[in-house]
Amino acid sequence: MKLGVVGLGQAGGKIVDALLEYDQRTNSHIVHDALAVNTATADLNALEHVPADARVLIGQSQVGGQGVGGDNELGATITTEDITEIQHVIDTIPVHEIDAFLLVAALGGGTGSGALPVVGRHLKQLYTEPVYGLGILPSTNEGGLYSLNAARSSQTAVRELDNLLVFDNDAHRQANESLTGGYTAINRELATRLGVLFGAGDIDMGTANPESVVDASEIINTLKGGGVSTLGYASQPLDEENGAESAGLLSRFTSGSSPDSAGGTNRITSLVRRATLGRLTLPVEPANVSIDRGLVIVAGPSDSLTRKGIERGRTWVEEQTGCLSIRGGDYPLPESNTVAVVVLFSGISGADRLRELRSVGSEAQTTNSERAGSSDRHLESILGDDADELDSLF
Ligand SMILES: Nc1nc2c(ncn2[C@@H]2O[C@H](COP(=O)(O)OP(=O)(O)OP(=O)(O)O)[C@@H](O)[C@H]2O)c(=O)[nH]1
Ligand SMILES: [Mg+2]
Repeated sequence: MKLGVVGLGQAGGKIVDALLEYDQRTNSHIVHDALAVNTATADLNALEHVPADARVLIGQSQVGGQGVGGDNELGATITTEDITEIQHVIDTIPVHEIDAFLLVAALGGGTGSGALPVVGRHLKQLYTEPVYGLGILPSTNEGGLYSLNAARSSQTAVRELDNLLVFDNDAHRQANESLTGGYTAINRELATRLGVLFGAGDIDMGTANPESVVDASEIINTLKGGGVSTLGYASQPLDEENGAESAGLLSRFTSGSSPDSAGGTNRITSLVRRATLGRLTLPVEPANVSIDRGLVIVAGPSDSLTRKGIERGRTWVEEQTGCLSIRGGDYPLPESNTVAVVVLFSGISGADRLRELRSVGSEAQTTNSERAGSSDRHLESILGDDADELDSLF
């Protein structure tokens, strides 16, 4: 499906940049238009793929291009005041050609965290297209303010947006790797997951079996109903599995890689298991949380996509999660020599990571009460300040 993508703050901009890089490298065309919004000039200048005229500096008169230093209430105020500057760039997007907006922001910082619910609410008032968020959770060692920001911003984003996909930096950091050094790899990994998910709804039906192919409406229906979502991913190169490339070719003529071969089916079911039980963007144990809806996408060259494999994988996910609304389908990629599986779980409640974030956040809120007490009522209503409401969401 085609997306209008908006990066908010530093992390948001960098992840949109990574998505554009993925789009160009793989020829996916999922990003129809992209813009980046920030209060920091240097961060906007550092982007490589977002077009220069689609970079919007806001809050110049308040913070002089220096960022808001983690103050997400200031981030929200500035975004509200400068919303017309953002809208000027959005006005250049032919919105009827996109299937959805995707707003990307770190929930722990100031600009992106404050801007996410404000821009989300604004777009929902103007357009009928769904508005999704991708929210990055701070690492636990980044401190109480970031957790408080993330707890409040995620709560408000869930309320304002059609769905909030969550990505936890902590869960994706490699052991012994500093978070900063790992951002490029993390952002690339995230771009691949999003690329397979949203790319699935955008294939040329002329080359595929339309019955089994995932289309944009299945992705939209899985995300519909709101709440928090997580994405799992697993892949396997086809020739690695067969040893030498020639053996792979040979096996096509002998024991089968015909579409319904046992090998192809087993490969898919094993990838579905790895994607579901491995590192999800928001780490949860699917058997221990409540999931409203799900989608299993199997991507790869057509002769590797067995109906039986996809159906078995889908049924296994239903059994594993106890959720009976799991959709499944394929995403034919004729040029690819990899089979990849993406699982999307939506409307999750009971995620430990979000509960833990909320409790760190409310502790920080208590020690930070002067700041909370001085915030104006309008912002409080945008960002949310009610610990009970947080409980009920997560
Ligand atoms: N995944 C990922 N996370 C990032 C990246 N850059 C920063 N972060 C995380 O984002 C959070 C900080 O948010 P930023 O986006 O830097 O903040 P901002 O929205 O620019 O807000 P201010 O700097 O306060 O104006 C921290 O939790 C970082 O760990 C990135 O490239 N990728
Ligand atoms: Mg910044």
